[in-house]
Amino acid sequence: MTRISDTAASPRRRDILRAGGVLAAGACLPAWAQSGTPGIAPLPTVSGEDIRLRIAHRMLTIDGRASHAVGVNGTVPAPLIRLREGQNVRLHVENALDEQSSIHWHGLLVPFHMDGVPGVSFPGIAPRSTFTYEFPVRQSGTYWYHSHSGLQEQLGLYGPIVIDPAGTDPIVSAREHVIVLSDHSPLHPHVIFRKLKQQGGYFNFQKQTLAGLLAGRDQREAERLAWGGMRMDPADVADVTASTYAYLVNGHGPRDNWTGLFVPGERVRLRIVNASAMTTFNLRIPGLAMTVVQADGLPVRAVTVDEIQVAVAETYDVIVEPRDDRAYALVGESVDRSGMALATLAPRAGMRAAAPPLRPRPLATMKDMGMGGMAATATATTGGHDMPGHKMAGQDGGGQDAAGQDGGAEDAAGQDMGTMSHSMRDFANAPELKRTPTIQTIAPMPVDRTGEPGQGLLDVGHRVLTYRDLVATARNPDTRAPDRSLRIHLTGNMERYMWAFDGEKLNEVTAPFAFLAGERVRVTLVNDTMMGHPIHLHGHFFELVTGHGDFAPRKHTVQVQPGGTVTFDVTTDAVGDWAFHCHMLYHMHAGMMQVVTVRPRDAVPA
Ligand SMILES: [Cu+2]
Repeated sequence: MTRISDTAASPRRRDILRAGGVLAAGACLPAWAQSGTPGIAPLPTVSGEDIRLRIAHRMLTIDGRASHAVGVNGTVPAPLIRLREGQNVRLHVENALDEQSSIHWHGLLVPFHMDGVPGVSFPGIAPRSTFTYEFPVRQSGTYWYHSHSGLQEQLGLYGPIVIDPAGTDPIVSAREHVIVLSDHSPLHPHVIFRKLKQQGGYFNFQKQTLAGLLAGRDQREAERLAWGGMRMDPADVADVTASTYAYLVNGHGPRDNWTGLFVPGERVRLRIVNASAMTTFNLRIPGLAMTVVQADGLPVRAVTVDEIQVAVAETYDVIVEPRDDRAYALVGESVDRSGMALATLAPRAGMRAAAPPLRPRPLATMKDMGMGGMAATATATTGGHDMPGHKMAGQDGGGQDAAGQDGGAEDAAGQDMGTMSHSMRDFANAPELKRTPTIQTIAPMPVDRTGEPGQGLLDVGHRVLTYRDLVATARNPDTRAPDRSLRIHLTGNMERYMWAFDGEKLNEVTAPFAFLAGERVRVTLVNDTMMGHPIHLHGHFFELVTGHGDFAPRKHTVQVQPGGTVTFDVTTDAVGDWAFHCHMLYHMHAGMMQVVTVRPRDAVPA
């Protein structure tokens, strides 16, 4: 809870600020996001066949502090757009800014010229003008929308979309709450980006210290030297942290105490959207299990867990059944554990549960460096001596104490790290890559990590969702085997804050990823960096290859864990030009984006 106690105003002053904040916030938030919203019943949303949205500057008050934002129809987050499967919708979007704007409908299957990506699918919405999007609504579920222009999304231009099924909803609940998680900074996003460019670790205030070394915390000396020699920092888990961010639930900071009401014993559906620019959230409700019923808008077989790592741009619908007449804390802890989004589920407004303390920050492990395959091969190639070193960081990984705690591993660690420093940029491990400055490291032995719960969650002592837990409820629409396969590297250079696919930033790319309509392609994403990247393909769902055959979970965004791989199959059935990018906003802005073209088969010149 450092974030909250950091603002050490006197109690009286804080109360005044808080009262003012609640008033100001109440005035500018959509009803569904207001504190104490009773659920969907009185939900004033925008809906129907003709919807008007107006993008404009405004002020946003979080925990009593005002800062500049860009909102829609006067609110941050933007209004909930509620649609019904099978309807048509026209969305008239007025851009009242003095710069270009845009709205992309994240996860919606729309004709490509309605997808809203400036320079890819349309020219953008010029300043002081209106663009009308029009498309049939072909799906149901929980989605969201956001600006795809510059860094506007970080300023507040994001909102949820809920699409009700054409028939009865197979997911039964007594009420629901939309939970939009986001991050907001008083710094202008261009300032944040400039600071990251100057120093990749600018916002990281959780580096290892000499005091920590002397106290026996974190990594041991040999390891620290080895990582330092590679100019890599194992505490570098998030680029932008609570040192500048407030983490929000429906536009409210932790002290605002956004509250979703319930009647004890009810089945409550939470539609969780991670609309943040840069923050991976570890979401939990202490004392309450969450049954996941939808991922990225599509139904999955019910799976009950205690925590979910929600990557940027993912959505999850969960059912909770609070039975006690008490408040529960809804906790969205940032992956680096520098801060948390906090809200309340309660039977009455004005209640609040004790928030758990922030857990110790995770340190990156050898697996996060793409050495996940080492432990298995070490036995064969080097015998037993190196094994403790590999096991130490590679398999116990995740906990902040994992590296360096394994007794007797000292010299093994020194040796491993020594050889590792030579092999972390070995192009023999990825001969298909061009040698560019945007490749600082290459994962030597990356492994599929979709069966793992996500960075820092390996040993939290309760059930954590993994991608392999997700199974589609309906047979996949296309169950053909792939015709061809593609291996794409996620690459970066932390020191210069450059990010790219295959070492090429968007502005250096000479040709798009080209597909023909109806191709079935197997794509493997290889994360050569020490950061998780939520990769989003526009216009399509893809099937994660996680061992569930024709019932593979279908997603629009997939988190590729540090040093890990993810494989998916995709049917390129949507003709047009589609953005394909990391959804970390500053990664995309720094070049981690490309274009996918899907051409009709008869239109391709010989
Ligand atoms: Cu990224």
